[in-house]
Amino acid sequence: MKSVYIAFSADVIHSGHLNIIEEGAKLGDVTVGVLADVAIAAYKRLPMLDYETRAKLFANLKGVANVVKQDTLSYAENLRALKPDYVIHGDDWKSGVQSSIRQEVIDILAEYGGQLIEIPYTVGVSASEIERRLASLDRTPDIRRGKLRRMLKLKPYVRVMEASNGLSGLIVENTRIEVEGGVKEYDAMWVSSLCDSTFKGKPDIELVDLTSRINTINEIMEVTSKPIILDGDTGGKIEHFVYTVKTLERLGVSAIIVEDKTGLKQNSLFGTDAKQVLDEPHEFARKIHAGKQAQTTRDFMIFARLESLIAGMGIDDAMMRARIYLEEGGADGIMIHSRHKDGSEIIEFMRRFRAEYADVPVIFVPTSYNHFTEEELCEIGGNIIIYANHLLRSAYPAMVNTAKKILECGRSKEVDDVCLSIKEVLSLIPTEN
Ligand code: SPV
Ligand code: MG
Repeated sequence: MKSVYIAFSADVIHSGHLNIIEEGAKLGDVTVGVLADVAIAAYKRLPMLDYETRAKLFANLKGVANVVKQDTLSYAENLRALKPDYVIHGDDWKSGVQSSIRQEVIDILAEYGGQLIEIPYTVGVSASEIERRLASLDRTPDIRRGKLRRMLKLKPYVRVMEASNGLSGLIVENTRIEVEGGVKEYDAMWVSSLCDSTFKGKPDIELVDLTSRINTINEIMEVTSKPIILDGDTGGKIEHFVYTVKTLERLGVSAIIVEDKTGLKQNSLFGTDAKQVLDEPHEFARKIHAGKQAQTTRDFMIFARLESLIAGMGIDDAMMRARIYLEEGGADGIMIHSRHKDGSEIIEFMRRFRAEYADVPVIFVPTSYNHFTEEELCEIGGNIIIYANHLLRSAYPAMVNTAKKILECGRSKEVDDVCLSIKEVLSLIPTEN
């Protein structure tokens, strides 16, 4: 009996998959390589069903003899171990992001005389309809809320971009580039107090109230599916914070970050140029604890944001507070903030923090120390990396330049090449049917 290997990442099995298995079974014993959750998370949306469930589904299909786990997008390890006579795949991977994976399969098969069989890939109407329905399920509060915790388990780090309205939410949702073997995109959205306030022409001093922040969140949520982390400023009074947590949780927000300041909150990037008053640490821990008690799901996360370095209080103070917020408050993780350009205080803090807390999720907002790559930040212990304000900051100069140019020229013809065409604007947001 010949052997056949077919890899699948699908959540929903449709006629296209069954066809491939049927063709495979005509040739020999079919082993299905079911992609591990981490392998899927690395190149497309998180699987709806976890590995164990998907493996069980495939194992029970007619024509499938065995199921094995495929830990990576690359087939290399399984092909070298199993040496199947045939690998079967749809012909849709000849071009695009999977073409390098395909080439590797061809090269490995050539090592021992195996054969690649590609069969025409036909996605039926029903399959695309299933995909469409799955995508809309992805936006329901329960599924959306839980995504951040799942990502923290499945990804080396979570890449987050600021989203401040429906349109920038769509940019974060849809921007992707093709890279070797897959695509690269943002994992989640940051609803920044600085950007939400600035877009409204207001200072970042907790002046934009919770009702307005929630309007922003709803606007973004209506058109996107990625998890949302809210910049919760100081979280306000404890008695109010518990209601905030319940509201956010109900909406499907994944996490709130609250900072350990008190009094009139000033943006951290002012550093000590503004008056930055830190809260009494046990009092702040009490706020976090009350929030954790108020939440009803296990998914929602509360991060304690340490402002010691911003307020010039040093690493010892930050460590002391981190312990209190985690031990007494029960925070799900911390955010350590710094406005120093060289990043040395972040590195030193992380060296000490990781020695005590190996697994607690840590968030970085590398606005100042932005020469570090994501990989380097992950290396020093970061789990969530937030680009906190870059869409706002790039949009503003573009708008001011256009406004000036039209004044200079007395007409708008000269800005044609920096503007989207009207045709492009009209097709930017398709009408749903
Ligand atoms: C924000 O984006 O509002 C933040 C991050 O809180 S920072 O502006 O760096 O304080
Ligand atoms: Mg803020």
